[in-house]
Amino acid sequence: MKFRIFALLSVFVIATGVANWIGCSAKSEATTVEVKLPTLQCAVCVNTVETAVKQVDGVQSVSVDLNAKTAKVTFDAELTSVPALEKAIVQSGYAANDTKADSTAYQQLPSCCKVPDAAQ
Ligand SMILES: [Cu+2]
Repeated sequence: MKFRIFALLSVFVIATGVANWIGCSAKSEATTVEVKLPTLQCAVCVNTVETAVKQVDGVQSVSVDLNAKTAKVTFDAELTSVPALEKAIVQSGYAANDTKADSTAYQQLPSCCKVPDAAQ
C-alpha cells in the first residue's frame, strides 16, 4: 500500500516536472522590445550600439533606427532582460532609456558620436 502511494506520488512529481519543462520552453519564446537611445548621433553610433547589444547572451537580433533613436531588440527572455540590454548599451557609451551613458565609455567615443550640446 505504501509503495502504491509512493508510485502515485512519483508519477505526480514527474508529470509536474514535465509541465514545468513545457512551461519553460513556452516562456523562452522571443521577446521584442524597443530601447530608447536619446544620445545617438550618427551611423558610427548605430554600429557601436548594434555590436554591443549583439554581444549580450540571448539576443537574437538588433536593429537600430538612427532617425527614431531607438533599438528594436529581439531576445530570449530566459537568457537576458531589458536591464541587461540597457547595461550593454550604457557600457558602450550611450544612454539607454532612462539610464545615462557610462562616462568613461562616452569619453572614448569619436567626437562625431558625442552629444553636441553636452556640458562634458
Ligand atoms: Cu556616432
